[in-house]
Amino acid sequence: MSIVISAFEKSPDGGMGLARDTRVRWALEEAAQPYDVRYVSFQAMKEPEHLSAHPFGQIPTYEEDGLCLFESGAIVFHIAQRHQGLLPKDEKARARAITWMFAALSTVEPPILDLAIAKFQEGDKPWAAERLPLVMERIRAKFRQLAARLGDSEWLDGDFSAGDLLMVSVLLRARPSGILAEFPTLDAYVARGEARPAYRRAFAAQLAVNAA
Ligand code: GTB
Repeated sequence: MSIVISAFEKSPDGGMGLARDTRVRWALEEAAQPYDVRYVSFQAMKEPEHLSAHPFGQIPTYEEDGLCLFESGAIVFHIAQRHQGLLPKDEKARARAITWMFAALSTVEPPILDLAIAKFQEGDKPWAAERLPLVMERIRAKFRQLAARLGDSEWLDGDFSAGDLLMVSVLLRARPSGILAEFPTLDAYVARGEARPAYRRAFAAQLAVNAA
């Protein structure tokens, strides 16, 4: 049964690969699983057909053989559990890799999302200029700690895993702000992720539909 994911009909990032279908595409490429894409407009996302797949009217979703999933982290986890290459076989190493998946999504991503909200949704508020440096500093605090843990290692815990896939995907969203470049070891870590053939295929696939 074929896998169908959903993605923006046209991503607002114009093909930078920052929308969350890219991380799902990447996981599917790492797992060597073919997939199709159902492209949805912003309007269609809020209509009953898409809402039956995604209760919050967002992308990405994942459909296969009567199973319908939403939440990029849950989708990547599902792919990683079912196919080789994204989670270690050793039980303890696997638990640590899963821990990094959660760390990416629930510790590192939230302050990065706050920055997008501060800039694009609250940028016109009278207090926006005062809040922005605080939001940026909260990202730097997390990046300092992450960089300290990563050190000079290639990946977060041994071989590349779904934990790295999600962490790199999350860090990429901080690149346009310039904060990622302030942390050369994290910048290099992200570049290693981007250099993986599976990432390059995923990036190219989304670029093909999103390039302006
Ligand atoms: N927690 C969910 C997950 O991880 O899957 C969040 C899903 C989500 O935020 N989806 C966004 C969406 O559907 C797209 S990825 N938004 C439409 C809506 O809510 O109506 C977020 C995103 C959007 C745009 C850019 N960009 O332009 O750079 C980057 C990321």
